[in-house]
Amino acid sequence: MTDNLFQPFALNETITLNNRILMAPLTRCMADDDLVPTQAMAEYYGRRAEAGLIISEAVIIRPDGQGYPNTPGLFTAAQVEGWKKVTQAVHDNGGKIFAQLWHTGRVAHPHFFSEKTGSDAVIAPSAIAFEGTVPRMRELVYQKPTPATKADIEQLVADYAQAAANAIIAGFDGVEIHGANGYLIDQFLHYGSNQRSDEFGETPENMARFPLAVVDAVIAEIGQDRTAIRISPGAYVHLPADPRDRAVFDYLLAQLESRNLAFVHVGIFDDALEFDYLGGRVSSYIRANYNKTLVGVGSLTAEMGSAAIAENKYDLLAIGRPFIANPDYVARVREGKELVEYSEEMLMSLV
Ligand code: FNR
Ligand code: 8K6
Repeated sequence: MTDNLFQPFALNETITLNNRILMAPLTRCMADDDLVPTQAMAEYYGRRAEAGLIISEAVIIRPDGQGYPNTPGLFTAAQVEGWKKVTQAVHDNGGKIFAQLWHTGRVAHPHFFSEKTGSDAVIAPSAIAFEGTVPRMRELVYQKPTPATKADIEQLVADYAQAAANAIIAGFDGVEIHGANGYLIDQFLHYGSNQRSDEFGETPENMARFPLAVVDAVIAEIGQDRTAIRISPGAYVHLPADPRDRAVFDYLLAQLESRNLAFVHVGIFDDALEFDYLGGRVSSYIRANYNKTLVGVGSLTAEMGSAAIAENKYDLLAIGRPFIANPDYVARVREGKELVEYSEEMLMSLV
């Protein structure tokens, strides 16, 4: 029984979702070489419009935020035009779509942007390199980042706000700030990547300062009803976990609650993972420390999500990989049809 997934859900007075199933953000690396969304992308998203809300694949806010090939942007007129085709296709089919706003911070690589920016500088909270190589481009090693100056931070905040404004011009129903998975915003929130001693480091209040400045600037631009955030209190990718991070997220969640956002979305691949310093699963930790709309995710089936919603563990269910394998995921669940199993080869094409 998954009936509760098919109840409408009001995020606020501005946005009501047709059902409680969200399509999770899924990077596909299929934009054109100017990082403009294509017609094939419009069709791909249009096919999934039965989701209560689609969160787009992560969209870079400016050139030096790029860490993977052909990830779309929202900083040129051509990119805004490209996204209009996507949002139109989703709206024509009765759906809603938020743009996920992304800067990869120290996981960016100049290979992707130095010709555009004229600089090799990779920007992050502190000069601590991410150890590893770029996926699918194994010859590229991540470099030691340049700590962001105060002026850099102000510019980044302005660029997130501009990207949010561009998202609305492109027809998106709102934005999800990508504060998860070890990228720029998350790098400020964890001690393993933030070793600053100024007002952006050392204490929970300071470490949350840049993330909250981004949230506030986006709200000022497009309104709290259209603003959401994804966060990863449990570091599991691109970052080492540190028990001190708990206090940072305790502080951040209280602050986010006072902003009346559209929702907070868990950033995790498997919600069964437990973190000692969070006292268990990430979704349970957020639920205990944040009293507004929460989106659960992470290796979940519709049945698991439906049961968790019935038990008040979260309010909405996001589905990632099964949505790649099943464009008609929502109809299949509603009709009790079998799902096609996801496999990594499916990432090679947009179906
Ligand atoms: C992801 N995920 C992800 N997360 C995010 O916040 N922004 C993104 O752009 C992406 N891109 C992405 C690409 C691919 C190929 C995968 C598999 C995953 C994470 C995703 O949103 C989700 O949290 C996880 O996939 C777990 O959910 P499922 O797939 O188990 O339902
Ligand atoms: C060039 C290929 C890019 C592919 C998409 C990348 C999407 C980013 C999502 C993060 C992927 C990290 C996977 C980590 C899995 C951790 C499981 C515990």
